[in-house]
Amino acid sequence: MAINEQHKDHLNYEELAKLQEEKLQKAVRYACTSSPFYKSLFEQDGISPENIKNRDDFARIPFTTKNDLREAYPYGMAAVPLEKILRIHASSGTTGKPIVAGYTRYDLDCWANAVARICAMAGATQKDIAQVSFGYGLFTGGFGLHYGLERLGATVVPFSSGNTDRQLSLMKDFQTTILVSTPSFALYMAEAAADLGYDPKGFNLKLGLFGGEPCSKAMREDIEEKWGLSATINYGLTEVIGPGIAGECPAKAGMHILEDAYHPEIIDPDTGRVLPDGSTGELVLTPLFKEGFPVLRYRTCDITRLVGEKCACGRTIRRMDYITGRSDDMIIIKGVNVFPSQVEEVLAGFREVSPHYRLVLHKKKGSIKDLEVQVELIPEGFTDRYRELEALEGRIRQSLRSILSMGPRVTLMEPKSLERTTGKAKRIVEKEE
Ligand code: DLL
Repeated sequence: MAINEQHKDHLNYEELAKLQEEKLQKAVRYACTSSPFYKSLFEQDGISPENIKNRDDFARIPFTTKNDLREAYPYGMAAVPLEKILRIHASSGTTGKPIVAGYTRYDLDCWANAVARICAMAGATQKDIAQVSFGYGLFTGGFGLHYGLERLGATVVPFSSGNTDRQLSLMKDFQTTILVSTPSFALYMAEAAADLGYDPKGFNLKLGLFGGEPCSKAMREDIEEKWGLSATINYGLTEVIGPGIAGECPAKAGMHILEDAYHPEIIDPDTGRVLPDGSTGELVLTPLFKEGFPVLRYRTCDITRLVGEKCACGRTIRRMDYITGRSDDMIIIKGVNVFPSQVEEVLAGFREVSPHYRLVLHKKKGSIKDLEVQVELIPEGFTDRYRELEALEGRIRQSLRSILSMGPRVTLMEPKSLERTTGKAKRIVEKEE
């Protein structure tokens, strides 16, 4: 089936605003009449859907948070009888109950279209052979990209994650042109390929569709350099639909949000106030088509900004900047706020270390006492000259201090000594002393 919605990438401002307002009103009416959760929320707050006519009225609707969805476990967010739900996905998170998302036939159809648009935007075509190396399961990455790529007409190899040796040999034999995975898995696979004696550039890979976790500039360059492909990044989250919310075009200057399908807002994470265009804050998303488990004004916790300027590719839908952190993964150490992305940026400035790092939070009775940054040396940077290593640790610590206003402990690790994951990289570990 062809994707019939690509023209919506190019709607002019008035057309898009009109379409969005109509869809917003419809989404609000639908949630209020079909979802017991929103019905009671609106009643409590004395809001009537008839009074929500434009985007300003819309901003009066209370936010929905991860906690709301957790409390609704498992089916409290459903707006249709369960027999209309065809598929369930869930995101585990690190604590508490999982968050459940249920999809009707209509949701699955819209979702496949949205992912197809994101893939096409990045440069995927019917001629491509795409290896999906995201986990197939409750995680939305595998199935989401699978059906989107099929909708686009590409040939899909549903490999799932793990089993790297086999993954690589099939990738070679099948002449795979697109690798679909988290950026950290793409990097890990390149390392594994080299270890097995392959030249990663000798594969037929041309394009990477990477997402599900942050990808720094240094990491992207590393992946591109190792595989000899063009790496693109896309963004999404289970609570809103999964992947298929925003993605890069070949200009790679932020990720275009499918604005006809999702309404984005940026808020101040502390006050909840909607911020003016271009400000950095927490992304709030409202999907405009959802039938099964609708959500309104979902607080993603992801920190970014909306880019209003016209993109070189000619698309009119706005872009969101790359995620710089999550409002809920800010670490507070001795009164100082630290985001893992800040550490990553500093580390990227040192050519002696690799993109593999982790933050170890040393805790005593539950509170953080100390931060240790463990980072791997690149094989060429590895030396047994203690003085040199000590001096390098000192320089990294100094740079971190100037950015973070606190100097964490820095430990240089041997190449390939930090654990690799086949899905999202685990950057933060806690150690109770
Ligand atoms: O990770 C959906 C997805 C799958 C997106 C595959 C793209 C590709 P969750 O497991 O619910 O869903 O995790 C969502 O992951 O709130 C972000 O914090 C983070 N995330 C996802 N994509 C990006 C990205 C999927 N491109 C959470 N850059 C989100 C930075 C990302 N963070």
